[in-house]
Amino acid sequence: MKALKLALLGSLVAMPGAAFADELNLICSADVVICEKLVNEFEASHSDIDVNMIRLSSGEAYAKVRAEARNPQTDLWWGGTGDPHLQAGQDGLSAQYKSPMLDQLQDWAKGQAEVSDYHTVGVYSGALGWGYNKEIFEKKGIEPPKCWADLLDPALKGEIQIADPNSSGTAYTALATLVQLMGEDEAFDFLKKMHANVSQYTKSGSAPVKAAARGETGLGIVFQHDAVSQAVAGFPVGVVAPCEGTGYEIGSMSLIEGAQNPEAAKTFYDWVLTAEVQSLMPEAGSFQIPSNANATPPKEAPDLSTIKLIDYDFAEYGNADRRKALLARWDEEVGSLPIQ
Ligand code: S7P
Repeated sequence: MKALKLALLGSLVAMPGAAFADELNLICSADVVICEKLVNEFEASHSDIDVNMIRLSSGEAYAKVRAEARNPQTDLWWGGTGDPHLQAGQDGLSAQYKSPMLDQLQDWAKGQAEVSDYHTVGVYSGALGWGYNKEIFEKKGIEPPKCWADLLDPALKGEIQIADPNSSGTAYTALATLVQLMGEDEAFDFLKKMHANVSQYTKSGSAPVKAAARGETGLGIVFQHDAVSQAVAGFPVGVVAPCEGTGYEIGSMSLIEGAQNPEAAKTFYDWVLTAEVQSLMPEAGSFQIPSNANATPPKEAPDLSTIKLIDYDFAEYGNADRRKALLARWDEEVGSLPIQ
């Protein structure tokens, strides 16, 4: 596809008055398989726009957009947890945009747009939990944990992986969830105790359950839909919604302030909010709840109505100062501890 477009571009150069293909520089913060599928589908239906996509975890994407503030190289940021998108909006890194598709979206997705004064919008949703390797737990004769409190069981020493909340939106959602469930001091106390059972803080949010699926660790704290993906792919993974309650994400999308290709970015923005495109996600092993009310939710998606969800405060935990302070405290009190 790219080669054909380059060849066409080459011939256009020779034609006076011919239009050049537009470019779109996209950061994608969900799983790389859905990122690539979206790019391929978009290029197939928009032959006049070439997409340059990079996949970055949510916190890394925020850091890139921030670093480029004076000279934006990114046009659009799709996917990844909502908190860093909200922070980017507050920091003036993303542009206001009211898509004509807004009317078709679920209330929670419109709410994300309203709370950010239209600097971001919800593209999907999913609840936090964990996935565990059934064979490892069976072999070790350990009961799979059902509650956050069970993750402190010394029998789980070295069996837990979770990402680093600085790079990963999933892990930041876990941190903010525990703070909302327990209170801040108690949540840090919990995380320090759980550290005794953690073998690795990964960069990407879904890496822990991919490791669990392959028998490299017992359990990964991830979004439940990422655990479902591994089970659907045939790995012996069980999915848990923690008994005390859990947080959830509103995966988001933001148009970058000062983008060099704002029209191409808006074209992708409106396209990716359609029911037709959102209904394609399960084909790429992505089982989030789509934000377009007319899209077909994946039958494999964890049913949010049966999960005890907390009333996640997106305005507070997406607030730039709150997020910075929580990450700094995590670095000081948890990230600095030696892995045992
Ligand atoms: O895999 C899909 C997904 O869980 O990935 C996003 C995730 O936050 C990006 O990875 P990081 O945790 O590394 O930032 C979620 O938005 C999405 O549902």
